[in-house]
Amino acid sequence: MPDTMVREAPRGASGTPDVDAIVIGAGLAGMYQLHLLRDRLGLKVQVLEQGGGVGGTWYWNRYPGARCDSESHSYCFSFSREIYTEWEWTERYPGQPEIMRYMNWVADRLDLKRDIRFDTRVTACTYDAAANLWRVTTEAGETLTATYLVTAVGCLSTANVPKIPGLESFEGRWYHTGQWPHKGVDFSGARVGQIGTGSTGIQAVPVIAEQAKHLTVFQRTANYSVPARNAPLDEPFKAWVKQNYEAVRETMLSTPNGHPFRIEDRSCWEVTEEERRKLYEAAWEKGGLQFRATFRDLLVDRKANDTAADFLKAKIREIVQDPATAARLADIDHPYAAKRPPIDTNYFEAFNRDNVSLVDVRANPIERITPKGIRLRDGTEHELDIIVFATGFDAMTGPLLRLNITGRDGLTLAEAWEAGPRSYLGLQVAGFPNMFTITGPGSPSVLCNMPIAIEQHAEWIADCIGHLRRNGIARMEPRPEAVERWVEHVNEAANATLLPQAGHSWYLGANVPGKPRVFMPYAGGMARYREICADIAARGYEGFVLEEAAAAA
Ligand code: NA7
Repeated sequence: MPDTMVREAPRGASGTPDVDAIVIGAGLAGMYQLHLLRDRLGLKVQVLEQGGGVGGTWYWNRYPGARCDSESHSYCFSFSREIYTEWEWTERYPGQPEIMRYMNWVADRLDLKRDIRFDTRVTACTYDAAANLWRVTTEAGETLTATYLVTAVGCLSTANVPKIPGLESFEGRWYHTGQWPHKGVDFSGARVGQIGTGSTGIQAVPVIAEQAKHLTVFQRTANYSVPARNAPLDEPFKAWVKQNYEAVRETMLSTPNGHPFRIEDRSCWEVTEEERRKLYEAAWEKGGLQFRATFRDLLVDRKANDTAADFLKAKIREIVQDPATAARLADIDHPYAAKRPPIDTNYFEAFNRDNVSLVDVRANPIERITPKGIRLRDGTEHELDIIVFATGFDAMTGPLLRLNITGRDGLTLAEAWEAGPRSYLGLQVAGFPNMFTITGPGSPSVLCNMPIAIEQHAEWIADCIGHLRRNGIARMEPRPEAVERWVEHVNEAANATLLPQAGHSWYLGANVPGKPRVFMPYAGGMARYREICADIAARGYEGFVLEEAAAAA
């Protein structure tokens, strides 16, 4: 039932917006935000989505092997018991096509699509202080106005295609994994080169290798990976999930990473070396991101981390038969899980195939792309028919900055974030009234199982907008000193872990040349963050300036 008490928006001045809220993006975040604002608060909401359908990151990431690293029973909405238990996943980790089926099913189940405009790219968002509303312009030249602007653009939606000289001269075909053609790519008989060995590259290699004539993997930074042990879900597990909805949700809500498992409450030093090896072995057999939960100190104590790192490097040398290839793959320069840890299905095994080779482009960097392929600094040229860029994203800030957002007094988001993102709780930016950023920089976001982070933000925002409307508050934005304190806290939280020690991670923006190096996600844990946000709301939105309608007029 809509809460009719909140239907009337207090207006700052003469402006009568087209809708109450514009939500940009129709991934999990935009879908849930639409549901809450429209169906709970009774607001008029317009979602604008660049893609031709719902799905967000999954709409674009259709590369071979695309699969979620969160387990299926946790990679979904859990706010509603009905929705949670009506859907049945088929595999331990959901593949991209199944996630798309799920998201379309939810969109239909909640009747969301009628308020989503697809194929609509937002080109600018400008705050009009006199009218106290946001003007959002689309690529088609339309302008739509709203009191509230909610960005639901995801953290990993701006593809990073490195500027390697000569790409335009390449006579073959090239693709970025995050902008994969909907009709797929036929690799049969092709000589394929793949640049990048992050989570995406590690998923793609074994699948491409099965089809291609030859696959050359260009590795800049060697990476850890733990087997996913993906498999079809059996009936007893499916039944268990449905029966244990509350318990599963409770675990996800009370753990630092929002996953349906707990971090073991034991130090790596509490057990003997032999016990430790057995525990790692068991975690390796179980597979998945849970490996990093084997001991509580793996992400805070470098020596403890080394024990996991050494175990995983030994596994690489065990699996990969060619010692030189094994050595290059195991030559990993950062602590385990300091970069987002990939999980895989036969990644290292793929290097035992005759048609797969590894090229170390840290020692011998890519110099240019030629009409025929990729040339390295030492002059070696690899002839290729297809180049796959598994080179990641301009993460977290990229999707927001490309919206060309201008706030109060002509301040652009690009200017406000020139030295890196500065936000209060990752939810609001000073100088950008009534704008909310779902899973924005400064919130747990990518360090958390995303649906859990998304639900918490969408709910907090809906509660907040309800509060503003009930209390005649026309304008809300954070106080600069609150932003200052939060940014400091985000830094402290990161520095209390080993995460900043992976100097080239996308968490730090280091994968995009010229991007300021700031540790972007909040590493203090999702459960703690949830409490902080709830507490701030309970104290009348402490740290925010709330302007009543008369004052804003
Ligand atoms: P990532 O994790 O950013 O990985 C990108 C990979 O591409 C990584 O190995 C990079 O090496 C490599 N890369 C990027 N630019 C270049 C150039 N110019 N030359 C050579 N190699 C390059 O992106 P993913 O898509 O794999 O994963 C992103 C997230 O999606 C993932 O963490 C999950 O959360 C889901 P580098 O390490 O920078 O040396």
